[in-house]
Amino acid sequence: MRVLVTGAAGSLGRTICPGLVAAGHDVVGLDLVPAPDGTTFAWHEADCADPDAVEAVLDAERLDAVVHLAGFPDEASLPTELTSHVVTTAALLDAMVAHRVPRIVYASSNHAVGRTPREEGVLTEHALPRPDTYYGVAKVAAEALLRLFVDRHGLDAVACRIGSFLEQPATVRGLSTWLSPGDAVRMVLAALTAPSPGYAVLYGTSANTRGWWDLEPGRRLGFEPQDDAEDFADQVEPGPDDEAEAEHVGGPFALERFHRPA
Ligand code: 15L
Repeated sequence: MRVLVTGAAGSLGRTICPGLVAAGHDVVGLDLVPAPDGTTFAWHEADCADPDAVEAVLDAERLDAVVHLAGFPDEASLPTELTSHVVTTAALLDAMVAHRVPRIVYASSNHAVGRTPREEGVLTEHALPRPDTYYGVAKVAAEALLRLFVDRHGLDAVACRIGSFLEQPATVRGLSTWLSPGDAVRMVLAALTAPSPGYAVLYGTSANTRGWWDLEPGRRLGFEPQDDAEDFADQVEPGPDDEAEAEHVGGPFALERFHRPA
């Protein structure tokens, strides 16, 4: 497949792009910044929030799918979040319809359901939207856009609600939320190649012994995580916020220090 990866220079992009290349896919990178030295695949420098720029990229490339990883990975004002996650997704979806690109894999987030109390147990893909921040609100809205385009235009769209993508878990919460680099690649490969998923949601975490999310929706699409944060448990120091972060699945984002004016 020839796959456009947005946010190709970001932390996820720097793992996903080589993973897709290693699996035999043809990658086209897209980012605000130039291609890092040594990049061996095609690259476009453009802002995904600019519909004309996105249209020009899709006009220049013959693509089979888009993997949309670009976006500010933290809390900010509501307009910033909506631009970063919703406007970018809409620009890509419009251009995909115009150029008949049939599939999008989207880096959504656990924060779309982050305000769900932990006491409610393991979350399935049917968990109602329950954002913990404006970041989470924007991820919910971006997922809604995917759903709209699947229903209107028959695209395939897989929303991957990613936990904590890191080399290794760094906090007690991370022992539940970790997504390893290897599993991140496996997740995107499955979401790209699952036969006719329509609109689907999966939880992007490793097979963590202390996991908080149902891995079955991912398994149904062929995502079989191999790693377990528990292997690092003896390297994780307890922190002062552990108890507070365990109250909601969004952890720190659900705490009062993340409250801010819209
Ligand atoms: C995310 O979605 C964020 O992009 C990242 O900064 C972390 O907060 C991560 O979730 C997490 O929940 O650990």
